[in-house]
Amino acid sequence: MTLPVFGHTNPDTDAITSAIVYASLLSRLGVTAKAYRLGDLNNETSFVLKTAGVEVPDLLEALPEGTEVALVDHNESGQSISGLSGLKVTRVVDHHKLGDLSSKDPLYLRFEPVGCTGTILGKLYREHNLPIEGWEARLMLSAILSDTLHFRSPTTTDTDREMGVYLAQIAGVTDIKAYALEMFAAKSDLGDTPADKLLKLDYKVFPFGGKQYGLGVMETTNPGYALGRKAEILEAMKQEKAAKNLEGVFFSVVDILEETNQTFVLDDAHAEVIKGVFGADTQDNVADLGNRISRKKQIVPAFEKYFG
Ligand SMILES: [Mn+2]
Repeated sequence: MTLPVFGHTNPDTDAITSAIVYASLLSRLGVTAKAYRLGDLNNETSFVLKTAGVEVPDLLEALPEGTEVALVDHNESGQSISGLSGLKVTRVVDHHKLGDLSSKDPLYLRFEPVGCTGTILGKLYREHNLPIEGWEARLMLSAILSDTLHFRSPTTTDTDREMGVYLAQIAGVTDIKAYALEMFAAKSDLGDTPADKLLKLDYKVFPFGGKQYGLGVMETTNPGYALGRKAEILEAMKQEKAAKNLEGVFFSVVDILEETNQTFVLDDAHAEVIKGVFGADTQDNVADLGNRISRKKQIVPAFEKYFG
């Protein structure tokens, strides 16, 4: 049996590359594994795979009940393949907080509070004394640069920095900053992407106070692009809220270079939440959330604290 390995829905670079790299690592350890994706690639991830000469993983839509699977870069059912609770999760490599995962049997779990799943995978190669191929190193490095916003996100740890430099040497990336900027430029090149796709570029649903909230983030070097399409994006947020029966939907435009966060706010009820959670005022459907650039470390915990 081939073990499917996949990251979260609305995949980012870490979700995709970690599935590919972990499947490769497992195969070298004698576990037949195949990487999949749970959604379309963003432009940054497409750039990374192309640069590394790696093929796009197949799309996975459903699996028969009881199938054994390995998860990377997530563990919450709300961010995974539908029907996850009916599958048999045998392995998880992740750097997020524990969600609603449970199991009937013992399983392999590797969680570390670092900035990226790629960092943990790099450590696994070392622990198994396996040489890292150039393309594997490039994928892990790319994930680290993506998740840590070139080591600037508050989620970044010394381990991520050390691993990034180590992997860059193997990948033959001599100028890490220049490569990160190339990745971010690819990510920011959104052309005429439909507004609902912009909302879902990096979008996750979280339970706060027993209710569901959708939090989208656009990490970009060109925030003016999103601001110019504010009306369309607000409409997409409104439709998403109704379609998924959510209590709220927010969309943060994060300027990767300036380290600022301008969050789109649908209406007065949403503005009240933003005021309560961050103490921020809303003007023309936009709240300035200052330098809160990490959803994981600065946005989600603030919501959780507010809703207790
Ligand atoms: Mn990640």
